[in-house]
This record gives sequence, structure tokens and C-alpha cells, in this order.
Amino acid sequence: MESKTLSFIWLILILNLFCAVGLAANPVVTHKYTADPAAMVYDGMVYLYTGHDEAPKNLHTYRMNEWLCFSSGDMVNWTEHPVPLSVKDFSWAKKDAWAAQVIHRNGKFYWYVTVEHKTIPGKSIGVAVSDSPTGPFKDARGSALITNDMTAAVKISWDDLDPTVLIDDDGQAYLFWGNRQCYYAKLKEDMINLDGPIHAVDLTRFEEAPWLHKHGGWYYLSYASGFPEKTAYAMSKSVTGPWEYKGILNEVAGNSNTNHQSIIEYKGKNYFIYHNGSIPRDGGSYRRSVCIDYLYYNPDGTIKRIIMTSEGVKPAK
Ligand code: FUB
Repeated sequence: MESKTLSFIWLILILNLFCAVGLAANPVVTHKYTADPAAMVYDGMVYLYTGHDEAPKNLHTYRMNEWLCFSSGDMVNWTEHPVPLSVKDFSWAKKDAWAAQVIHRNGKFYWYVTVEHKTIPGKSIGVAVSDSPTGPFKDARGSALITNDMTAAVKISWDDLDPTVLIDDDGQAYLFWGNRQCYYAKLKEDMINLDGPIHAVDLTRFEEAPWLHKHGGWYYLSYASGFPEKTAYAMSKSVTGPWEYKGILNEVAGNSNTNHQSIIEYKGKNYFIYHNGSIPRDGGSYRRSVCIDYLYYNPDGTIKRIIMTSEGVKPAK
């Protein structure tokens, strides 16, 4: 074969390779089942914290013992870090490494987690702390921050789960959480103590998985709605509400009852990070996988319906 022809073939092969790695096909993690994504942008990087679904295929309930951490500089190529936190790190917790979120303040990283309490029946919220976004993290209090006996708006033992935290422009931090009933409370500047009473948040068809974010002068509270879950959202001019329901943001994820979301802006683009059960054959409601697609705002601040794709997103530049 002529050397010109050979060079051409090589060029085509190389171009194909670039196209193949140029997309983060969904799901973004395939060697483990990952759920409940919570992303954080810090120092030019994105840190993606997830739960770890460890249920065998025939178990129709969650088995979750630890949380995972991945980082990326482009939303496409992800590096997995050693397991930074597990239920065992909270001496007062029994099981269930459920949804969580990490946030940065004053050089420290605070990881708010859902776990089942050993002695106070029901779900509870704990907080771990580290000097690095990848850990190691340790229990910041030695006790739960929120327990089921602190809230009474709904008579279930699992209404104190799925924490999300936002630090407002004036420095005040807010913790939101809940199942069936959404709650919020202020956090002290130390980020590990409540700073005032617990309030109920009035939301339309709230199920769980609240996620707070701010964009263009609006506060957004997205959450899982109904069951199987869709993602809905509400908007407000204040983090304490009132919240105006804005409708469905994402449809039922497919092959998973839940689709827990996280929303971030990174390098000028907006991302909707969620889970579904899309790993072929064995994926499902208890063997979930994190996916990433673009999120777009309308000029009035409302958000366009998410389009879930198999192709995922392109490298962020
Ligand atoms: O992963 C366990 C639970 O499922 C989470 O806490 C909920 O948000 C739902 O995704």
C-alpha cells in the first residue's frame, strides 16, 4: 500500500478515536452502580459524589454502605478516588449510605449524608469534614445533626433524608432535606450546628431529593416528585420562599423508581446530573447509574425540559 494511502487510513483512525472519547456516553460510570449524584465545582474541577448501589440482582431493596468520589476537568473524563466515606465512619449510624452533598466553606469540605440511626428510629442526617475534596472525611460532630424525632410534619420514619446545602451571598448557610415533607433550617457558620428552628417548605407534589441552586438572581429548588419519580422544580426570589411551582424538569428516568438530580454550572455550561437504571441487563431501581445531560435556561429564568440522552455531554473547555 502506498505510504500516502496508509497515512490517510491512520488519519481516519485517529479522528475516529477522538470522536469516541469526545463524548461521555451515559451512564458516566459503568464499572460500579452509582446513585444520588451531588456535584461540586471547586478550584476549576468538578467533584462528583455518589452513593454506591451494592445490591445483588435478586435483592429488591437498597444495599448501600459507602459513598464514592470522582473528579473531572471536563465533565467527560472522570477519575475515581479511594472511597472517602462510609456508614462505619459514623459510630452512631447503623446502615444506609443514602443521598448526600458536599459543600466547601473556609478551606474545609462538609459532607452532609443520610444514614439510618442506631438508636433513634428512622433516617437521620450526619455531617463529615475534610481538608480536601477527596477526603479522608471524618464525622464532624460525633452525633447526628438531624434525627427523626426532631420533625413531626409527616408520620413516617424516613422523612429526614436527602440533605442539600446552599450558602447564600450574605454568608448564611441553609440546610434543606425531606421525604413527603421538605424542611429547612439555618446552619451556623461552623456548618455543623443548626442556627434556629426547623421550618416546613410548601412544595407541590414533593417526594424527596431536594437540590438548591442559584442562577441569575433566582433561587431554584428542584426535587423528585411522585413515584416513580419525575424531577420537578420551583423558583423563588428568596431561599426561604415562597416557592412557585414551575412544573416537570425531567421525566421518569426509565428502569429506576428514583432519579435524584444535581445541577451545576461549569465552564459556561449548565449540567443536569441524575441517575437511572440504564446499565444493560442488570441495571434497575437498586442498581442505578449516574448520567449527565445539558440543562438550558429560558430568558425568563425558567428551565427547559431536560432531554436525557445516551450520548451524554461533550468535553467542557
Ligand atoms: O439512594 C437511596 C434513596 O433513593 C435516596 O436517598 C433517594 O433520594 C433515592 O434516590
